[in-house]
Amino acid sequence: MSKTVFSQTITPELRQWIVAQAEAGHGPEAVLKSMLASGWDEDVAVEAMDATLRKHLAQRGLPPERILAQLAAGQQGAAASPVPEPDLAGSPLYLDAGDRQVTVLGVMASPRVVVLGGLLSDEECDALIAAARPRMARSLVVTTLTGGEEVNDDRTSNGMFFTRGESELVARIEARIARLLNWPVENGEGIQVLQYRPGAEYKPHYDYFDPREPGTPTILKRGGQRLATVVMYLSEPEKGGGTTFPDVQFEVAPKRGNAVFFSYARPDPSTRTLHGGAPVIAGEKWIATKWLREREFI
Ligand code: PD2
Ligand code: ZN
Repeated sequence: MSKTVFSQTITPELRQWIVAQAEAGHGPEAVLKSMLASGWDEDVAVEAMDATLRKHLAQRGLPPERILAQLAAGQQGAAASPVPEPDLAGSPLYLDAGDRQVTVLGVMASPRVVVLGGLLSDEECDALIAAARPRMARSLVVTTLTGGEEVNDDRTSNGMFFTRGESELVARIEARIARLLNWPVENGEGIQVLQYRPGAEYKPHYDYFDPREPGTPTILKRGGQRLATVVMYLSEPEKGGGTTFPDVQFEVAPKRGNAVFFSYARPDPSTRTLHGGAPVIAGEKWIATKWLREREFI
């Protein structure tokens, strides 16, 4: 929420934002702090939160004593979302992705990261690049300030989006990811392709939408939060261009056909999913990114 001057009335947008915070796992104290930081009067903020969350929880059919308990407990534990996840029971070396066997190359618990080998064939990588190349433009980043998109110096790559299922190739890859991660194909955003030339990078960021930003409720109307990311490497730079996780000093090498999957059950830094694309030093790096949402992304 911005610090600009605004009238202190409880609008439907404010109620929606409060509910989104609660559902994203933020307790009343965190939500209140965020509202105060944005310039809300404390009495108005407390009243808005109390009334909104009571009504919301009642609509979910909770008895009054549970509502009070949830309000008191801050809902922290309750609101962690189920997330996409491969079936790693029994520590398999290979996973069945329907039309392809995918190799498990590495697994980390926190952040939740799984490195996957051979998610795509070389032919699929080349075909994605060929289909994307004529449609490349300087990358836009979704801005949670307004809910719109803008050019951003943190991402110096070129990019484009496929729409979901727009070609047989795209649909095949989407079905593979859905099967591998046990997550409905309908909950996926369209695949994004990015091209990094030497010097290009993607500075460390979170892929979820920051619940404290004023544009986030607008973004969340379409499919809810992002819960997981799959970055697929389509071409190998000769040097540089790894995907980094600075909180745990971990880097995934951008090997063609391989992918890194990571998930975030809460839109919160405690997930340790801060990640970036290291500068490409030599050669070109192409990736395809799939973001998975809570609900159907239309
Ligand atoms: O290119 C990457 O390695 C990278 C790094 C961070 C891609 C993304 N984020 C992304 O597409 O979100
Ligand atoms: Zn990212």
